[in-house]
Amino acid sequence: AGLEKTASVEPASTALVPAPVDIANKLRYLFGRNGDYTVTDAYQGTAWSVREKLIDSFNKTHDHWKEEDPKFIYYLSAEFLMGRSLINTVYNLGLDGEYAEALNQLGYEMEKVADAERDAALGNGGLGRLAACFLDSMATLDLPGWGYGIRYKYGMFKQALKNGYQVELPDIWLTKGNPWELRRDDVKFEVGFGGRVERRKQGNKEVTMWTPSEKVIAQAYDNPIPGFNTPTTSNLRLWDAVPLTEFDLSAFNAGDYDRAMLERERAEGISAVLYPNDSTPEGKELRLKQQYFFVSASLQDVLSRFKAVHGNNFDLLPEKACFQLNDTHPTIAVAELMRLLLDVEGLDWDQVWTISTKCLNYTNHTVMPEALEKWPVKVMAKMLPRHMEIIEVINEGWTKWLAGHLKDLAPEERAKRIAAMSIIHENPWNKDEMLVNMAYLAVVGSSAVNGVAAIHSNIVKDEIFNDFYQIFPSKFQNKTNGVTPRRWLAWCNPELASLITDTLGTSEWINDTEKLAGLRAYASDKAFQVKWAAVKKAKKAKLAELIKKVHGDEVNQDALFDIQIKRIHEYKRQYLNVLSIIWRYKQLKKMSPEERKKAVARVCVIGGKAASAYDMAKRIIRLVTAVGDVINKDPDTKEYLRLYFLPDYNVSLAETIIPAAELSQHISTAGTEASGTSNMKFQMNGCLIIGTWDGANIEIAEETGIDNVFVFGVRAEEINQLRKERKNFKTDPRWDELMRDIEGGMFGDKDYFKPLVDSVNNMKVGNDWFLLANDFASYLKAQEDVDACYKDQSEWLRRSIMYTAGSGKFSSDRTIREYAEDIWHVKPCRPTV
Ligand code: Z57
Repeated sequence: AGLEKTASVEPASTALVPAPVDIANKLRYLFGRNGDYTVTDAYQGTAWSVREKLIDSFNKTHDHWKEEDPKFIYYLSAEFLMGRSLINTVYNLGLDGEYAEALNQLGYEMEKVADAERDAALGNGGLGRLAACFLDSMATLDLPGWGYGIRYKYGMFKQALKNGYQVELPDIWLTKGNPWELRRDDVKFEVGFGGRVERRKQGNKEVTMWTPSEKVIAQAYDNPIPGFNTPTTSNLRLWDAVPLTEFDLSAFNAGDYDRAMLERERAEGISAVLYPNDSTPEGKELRLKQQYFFVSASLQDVLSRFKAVHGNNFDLLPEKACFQLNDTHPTIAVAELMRLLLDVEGLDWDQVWTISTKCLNYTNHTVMPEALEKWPVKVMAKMLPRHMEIIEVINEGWTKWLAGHLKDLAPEERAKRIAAMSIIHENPWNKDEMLVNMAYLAVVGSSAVNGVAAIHSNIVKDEIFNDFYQIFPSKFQNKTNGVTPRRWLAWCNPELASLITDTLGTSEWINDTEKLAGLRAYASDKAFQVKWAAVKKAKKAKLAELIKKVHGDEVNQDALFDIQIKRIHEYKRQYLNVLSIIWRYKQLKKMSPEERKKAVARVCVIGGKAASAYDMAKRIIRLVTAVGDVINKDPDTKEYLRLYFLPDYNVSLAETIIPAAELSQHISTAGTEASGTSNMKFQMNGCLIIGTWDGANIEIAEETGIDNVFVFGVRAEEINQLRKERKNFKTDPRWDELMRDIEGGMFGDKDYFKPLVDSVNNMKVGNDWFLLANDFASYLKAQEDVDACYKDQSEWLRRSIMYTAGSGKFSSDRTIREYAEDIWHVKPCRPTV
């Protein structure tokens, strides 16, 4: 008894229980609550109730996919910046009405309840949020596809301000449980590190054996991803690192309690914390460990499912599975897929190389050389000795092939080209160290390489990987980023969404954003403009409420709401924004009260986190808060100008800020922002853009009408030359004045701001690397154009409508369709209802 198979019993779906009863049941049986619910209770009861509907949909989808056995896309990413799930889940599943009503019966409002959820912040910024938007679109388009990543115990740190300086607090997001995940106790894989590699004769075959010195278990957690307006619910599988044996009993018998506990800590450390750097890699060993950990578990998982259906017919693998490498972080997959097929499955090199390169594709997200990952050979050889060997063999084959391919070049030139394309090369800053260039490994080891906006993909082809492009031109593609119109328009701005739906006479635009173009016909319609303005006003009131809560200040809600929210980075030039705000302040100060009344009032908001070790970024935050402290208190000007730093910028804060924005700033040095994605979210919400000719700004301007966008600054093609000529650049007298102001202590903290002034103000080569001084004058001019336009509210509203109308291209549905067709060759597979 107990060993026989249990009789099969079909469970009754809780979909049959009315939502209010189900919520009360969850609260009683999961939380021991009987009435007197708090808002947090209401959230928990609702979330655990909705979870079951989500799992029903998830199961149906996966039963169907199992039966159909379609080709799958696996999106490998070290980051998934999911944000909150409740609102997205009920809306995507079409349960919003039912649950809003249920909550009303319990005496709660959906919006307030939703606010009790903590963000899942398993990402830094654009790269991680892009991965989250892609999952939404893959599910919505019924594409068989999963995300794979790490279940960090601590996500992106919480940012607080202390006396105007950033302080970092841990993001302890799992303490109250997570209703959106499902632990799969039957899905675990061993992942090894270190140790040695041996060769043995097995019959007449030589086999390679890697004996790791350290092992951990990767434990799977599934996070169902509901599509919108479809029965499809796909999956994000995240791995948690746990020790090999829950408690190593022999260690306890030997009285070695400390060692066993340390072992646990070492294992758990692998998935403990997200590295808080956006677009600058952290060269720490633990980071490489994290990368290999999730890549190895994911590949083992896919291969085990493949084998269960197709046995050892691995030549079929490229027809059943493909992997997208989200930046270089998962690039160790090139060597791991080789190792699994060579050493574990016993195939031979040439066959494995063909399979592996067919299955893998790589997306590049940055062109800044310091942001391209390179691991010291020494580090990799110690942690992943077998992988280092495999990479060496790949590189030998590659350079040999290159020698043949370039045989017509003069020997010297040929050697130079080969050295420049070698996956393993010297560290240019330290001749004693050899590095593995992960981007080169990804380019050589994949079928397709793509950039994330048109200009970026051109830089990828013409500059950073030009040598490779010349050899494999057809490998290189562009896939302009997109964002999900569900979260970033329909669900975060329901007021605008209903106005759009009423106007177009259909809500089909939520799945087919090209339909938004229908709004162009209303752009100059005065009656429509009035309605459009009313929505913006309501959203501004909400943001004003938030500013009041955080800073205690009332702001003028008729002022122009001017927003810059993104990670703090020198290349994104928040500093340039602050300089123009100081300039505006000084101009206002000089005006008579009568003159001031004619000025356009602005409420400026800046938000974003600085990587904890990024000193200059932290100084920029302090400059923002210090300038705000002076401006916001000045009785002469405070009616006309405010500057607030909103701390802890994250996905849910973005959902409040973006719908309220009237002007948003995307002012990176041309050629440095690969794409940007918040620019698309602002555009969808009818927010005008002031920006440089960079990243996706260019395509946004094309779609919106270039005359509707405030474009300024030098172009990407001029940058190299301008950097060389830095010494001869003559700064604007207004710039010199501002430098003296900051240096002279106008905003206090003189010493702390000195390095900021010095970083842009010494006219020598290498200084002001991001060319703030060069763009300063044209930026001020563009800001004057903004003011002039805002004074003509009808023209401003016309443009605002044109932005939303022109945003159709920037749905991640479009992006994902392009990936599916041009790279993945994956087709929709929709479960029947
Ligand atoms: C990151 O958020 C991005 C690139 C990186 O290499 C890393 Br690491 C993190 C961003 C780019 O900076 C954005 O321009 C881009 O829109 C985003 O990735 C998504 O492609």
